[in-house]
Amino acid sequence: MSLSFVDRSKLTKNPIAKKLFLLMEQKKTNLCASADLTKAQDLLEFANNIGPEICLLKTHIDILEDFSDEVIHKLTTLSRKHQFLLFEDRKFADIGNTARLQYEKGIFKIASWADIINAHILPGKGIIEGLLQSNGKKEKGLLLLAQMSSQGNLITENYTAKAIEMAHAYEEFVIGFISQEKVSDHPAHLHLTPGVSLQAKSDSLSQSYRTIDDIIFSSQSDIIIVGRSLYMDKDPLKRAKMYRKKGWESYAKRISSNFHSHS
Ligand code: 5BU
Repeated sequence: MSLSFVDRSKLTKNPIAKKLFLLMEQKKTNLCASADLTKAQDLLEFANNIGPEICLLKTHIDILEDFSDEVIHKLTTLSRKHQFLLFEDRKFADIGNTARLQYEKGIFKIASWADIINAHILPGKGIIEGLLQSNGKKEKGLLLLAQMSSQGNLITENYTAKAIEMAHAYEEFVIGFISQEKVSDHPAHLHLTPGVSLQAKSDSLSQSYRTIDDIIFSSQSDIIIVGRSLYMDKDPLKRAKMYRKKGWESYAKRISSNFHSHS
């Protein structure tokens, strides 16, 4: 059964997931912008420009060539101004203790500002424990990598099933998955899908792209993650409005077709 975001906000035990479900409904957007820009000024301008259109801003903070604490201060200010959450796509992948240090320490201090982070489950449950025990923001949500968009990736069905098991075991911390389709039937679990483009089918480094309707309607994912199709466009705001509209229409179609099929 496919419930609305508002219905699902009542079923999660995690405050960040609840916030995200509600702000998606309020802003009517399930668009996550992937801001893979390497200059602070470009990142901040992009975030300010498209902020009203998105529910999440996804960063790779370690690709900035001119990182400073000021960037984080400005990003968090923008997130409040435009009402979006911050997702640092760090893809932790080490033993619990190291992942914890990478999350909490160093120059980026991710734990102090990111609402959402993600991790590979390859090391086992210790990585989740390490991230959970870290000091930093009290409200935080973890996404597990259950599937990837790149051609030839090594994730198997069994691996995906393990990710779902782990999400259930840590239901107060794990808010969902990075995946190519809905993989969990638990309505509290969010599904976020990268590899989205209305034009390109692939890039030269094995990224593969699918359309919004395929992802949100047919594959029943919740949130589209869009990078180059937005920030490389000559008019990112116009582009973001279009992706947002299409993403929301596919979600609305899914909810209403579900309603009709069950009524
Ligand atoms: P693109 O420019 O829309 O291709 O960027 C996609 C973003 O999503 C980029 O930041 C990747 O690191 C991220 N990503 C992905 O593309 N595929 C995956 O399976 C995962 C993350 Br997990």
